[in-house]
Amino acid sequence: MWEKPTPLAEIMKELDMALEKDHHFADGRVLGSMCTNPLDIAKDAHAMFIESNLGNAGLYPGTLDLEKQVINALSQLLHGDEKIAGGVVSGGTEANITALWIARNITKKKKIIFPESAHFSFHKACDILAMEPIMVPLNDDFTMDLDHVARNLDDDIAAVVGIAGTTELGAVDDIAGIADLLPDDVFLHVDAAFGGFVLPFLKELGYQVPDFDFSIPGVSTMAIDPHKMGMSTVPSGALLVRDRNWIKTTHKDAPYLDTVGQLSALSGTRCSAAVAASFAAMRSLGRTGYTQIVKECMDVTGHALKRARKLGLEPVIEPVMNILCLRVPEPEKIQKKLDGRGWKVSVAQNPPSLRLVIMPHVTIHSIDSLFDELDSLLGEV
Ligand code: 0PR
Repeated sequence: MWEKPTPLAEIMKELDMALEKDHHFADGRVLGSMCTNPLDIAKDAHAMFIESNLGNAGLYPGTLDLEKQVINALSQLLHGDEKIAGGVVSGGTEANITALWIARNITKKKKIIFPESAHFSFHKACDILAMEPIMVPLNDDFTMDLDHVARNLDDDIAAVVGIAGTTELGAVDDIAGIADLLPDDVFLHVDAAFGGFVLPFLKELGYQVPDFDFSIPGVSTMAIDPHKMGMSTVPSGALLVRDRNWIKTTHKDAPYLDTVGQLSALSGTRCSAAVAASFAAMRSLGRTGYTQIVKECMDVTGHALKRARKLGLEPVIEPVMNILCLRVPEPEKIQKKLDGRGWKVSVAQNPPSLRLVIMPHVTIHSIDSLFDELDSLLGEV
């Protein structure tokens, strides 16, 4: 591949060919991803800050300043006060692992309670941190069963995790109810990697949205991802912590680096272009812009639900946010057939169903084409 230099035109051709093989959000046929086409201003910002690396923040005070502004804005969105601190990380996985790392270091305990609906990053966290997962079954509405949480609380619990927007269904756990159960020394981490950029705007639109954030005093840490519904570039997630002193518990000295004020993150070198991209997306859209995007996604989700019902298909739950899971016979077979026709949808496991994530690149037109396709497919399965 690289014994000798290759002419630039040839490289560009190779890159174009690779890109052509990929699926693209702009085609409107990807309904199995929680990411979307970032805003143009976010892409521009990403390119501008391509060499920036907050792993050595001393070299990049300008980027560090942008990170602080992003964290402050996210904290305000999630009803945090001035004591909240955090950092931009690579995504929900890193935010979740770091949150549990902090909880383990502070409590010196090793058990974590999380719902069966939790993202697989919590299993990674347990593996890496040598912690013991206690998985709690779900209620009929696919939220965490709090009686089970109460029954499993003992002196070895470091943290309980609640999900504000589950990966498969978009269900929101009863975060206030969990907080009520917990003694002060047990951490409550809320995974709002997806829901963090949806729920506050649903509230603006008049939807009934339960409290899920720092407005609940028991919430210790939160994950929220700008690279999902935040319209930013990959990789950008964020971890927010209730008390800035907690961050010190994961800090490791690197005296040879010119580093100040950095989140004691899991990553060393950090893709800080995504920090600039998140800043640009949030500045450009403002809360009103995100409210409009969420409204459009919910309108398209409502349209999809109507089309599904016309085919006699019912949702697993009435969509809480812009995720629609449909009970269909043999979802994997249907997924495969749709795949053969250029549609990328996913299959939820609990319960087995066809999962459509209605991101901003999914239009009414794409939903109509998908359901026309589904109509003809259902007869064949
Ligand atoms: N928490 C929740 C609630 C999530 O849904 C996810 C990811 C994470 C944490 C982890 O986030 P990162 O993947 O940013 O580390 N949810 C999606 C999933 O696993 C991520 C995804 C996005 C998958 C785009 C595929 C894809 O094309 O399904």
